[in-house]
Amino acid sequence: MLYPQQNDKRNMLDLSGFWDFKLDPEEIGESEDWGKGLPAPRQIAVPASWNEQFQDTRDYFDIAWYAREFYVPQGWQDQQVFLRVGSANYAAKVWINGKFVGEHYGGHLPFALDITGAVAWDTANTVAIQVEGKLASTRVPPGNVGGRGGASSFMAGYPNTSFDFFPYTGIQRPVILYAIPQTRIEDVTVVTDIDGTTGSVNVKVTKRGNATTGELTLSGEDENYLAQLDFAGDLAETEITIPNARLWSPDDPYLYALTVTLHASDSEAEEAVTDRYCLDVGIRTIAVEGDKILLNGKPIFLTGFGRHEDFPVHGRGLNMPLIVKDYALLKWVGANSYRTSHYPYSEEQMMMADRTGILVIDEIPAVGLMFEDGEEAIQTRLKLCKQQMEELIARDKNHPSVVMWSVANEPMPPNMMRRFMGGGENTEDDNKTALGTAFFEEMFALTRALDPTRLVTVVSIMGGPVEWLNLSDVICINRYWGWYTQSGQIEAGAEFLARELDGLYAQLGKPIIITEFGADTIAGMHSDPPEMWTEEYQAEFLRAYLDVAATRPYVAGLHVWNFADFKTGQSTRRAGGLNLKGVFTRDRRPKMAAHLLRERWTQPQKE
Ligand code: BDP
Repeated sequence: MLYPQQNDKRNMLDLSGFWDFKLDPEEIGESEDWGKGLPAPRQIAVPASWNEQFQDTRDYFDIAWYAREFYVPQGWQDQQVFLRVGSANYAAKVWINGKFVGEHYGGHLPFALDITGAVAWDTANTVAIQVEGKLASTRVPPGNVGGRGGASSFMAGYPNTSFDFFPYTGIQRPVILYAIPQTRIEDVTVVTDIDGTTGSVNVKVTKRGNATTGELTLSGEDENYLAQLDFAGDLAETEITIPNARLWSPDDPYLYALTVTLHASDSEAEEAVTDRYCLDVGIRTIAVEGDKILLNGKPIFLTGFGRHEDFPVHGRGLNMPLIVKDYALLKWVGANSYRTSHYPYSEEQMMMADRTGILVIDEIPAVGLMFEDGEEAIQTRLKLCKQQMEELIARDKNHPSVVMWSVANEPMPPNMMRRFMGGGENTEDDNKTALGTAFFEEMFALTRALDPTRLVTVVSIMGGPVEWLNLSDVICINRYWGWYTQSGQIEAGAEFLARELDGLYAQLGKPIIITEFGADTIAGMHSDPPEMWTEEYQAEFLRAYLDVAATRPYVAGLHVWNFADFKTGQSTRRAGGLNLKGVFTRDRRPKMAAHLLRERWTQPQKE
């Protein structure tokens, strides 16, 4: 799943813009041939979620259709033509000129379809994409599961999800038309290592077609390193050694430029070049040793946030200026990392992380998983989680910024409240917990097999079973002592946190990141002494957690929940349909807490 690029051998056209759009609540589009074009459509922007572009689509999650015309340049005739959708949430089906060409399931990862046989070269083509966003308990993430605490509970929200963010729907990332050579580079996998001051870059290339040789050039620090690619079957592997390598890190996110060239014959001549692909390479290692996370062999303390892809009107749509703004704010506040809570973010976000030196915990959309509804439903979700992890690793494996995979956020143990309050034995619950343990053992095994070079974690809820946590390389916990419990009592919450952390470390002996902690805060509301929902309370709450962590060497990172206020469903807990735990408002103005974090995080951190 190489990101499309344009060079002398590859071409692409971005189909972003206004598209025809039509809701299909009766599900008649397929039988009435909407794949050829939409009757009486309205106009919609792509990419963007559909929910906030019109008044009647906010809570619409059923089928809707997108369509537009495009031409394929004549010069692409001897190449293979693909249509690539960056993200269509949740399920998508695609037609070209009325011919069905493929489908994809799962809302936050790209898919590409070979449409060479379906396009016309001498006339306009029509692409139609059907998107369906139904909330179902057998999807990942699950919807319509009764909400947090059950449908009849006062905690339940609308729309009804197992997670706390708005289920934005539609074509949320660009649709790209691209053409690549028949004999071509199919995939590139880069793994870097360090030995003293020497860096090594191991490159695996898979190709298609009858080429037998190729070449690599790695450029950086005014040097070019060359290596020959000799294919055995469709695979070639080689390693480049770089003396005095300039390592990638948040302080110096240095990227070497790797160019892979494929030759159609054994000749070295330029005419023999059939394909070329370029990739940024950051030379770095990531590991855990004792209670430390090591980047390039040195302890690193992670400062940062859980985030969301979220903005008014765009919804979850790719928003390039917002990416630029957010990374500038991350740097301003002294953050060196974030987690893609609670789904894979755009590829453009990953590129910006590489370029600006931000470490990423990369998460699949496995948020709000539960183990209450029987073996069949659990197996269905497991299959989907595996598919999403496979697709995510295929997409993000070459980003130096990505240092850890997260297999899930806050999977719900049975009878969470009972566990949470320290409740006693219960065999039925223990059996369900065991189902969860088996589920996560499979997820960890798969993730480690696909990528043995990065760390793997599962992010745990308050009261989450220790046997799930213990599978992780780094213990990641979300905690709200002093907010959802010990409400109004920051000190009591912090004392509870301190005791819990010491206990967890004594039991597990691994580094701990608090991947969420925070307090809802209405910007502009103040009180002294601090009261819940005020800026003072948020600042003092965060300060208390920072202080507890500062005296505990095994705490390896702090991710505040959340970077910015974000849209949720409607509920009694979410004023204005927003989660207000951002240290920036939804339009990116700093609350008091942002200044506190900047003061603390722009000082040297403990290691
Ligand atoms: C955590 C969830 C996160 C929520 C947060 C909250 O992981 O998605 O938004 O709580 O309640 O449990 O603010």
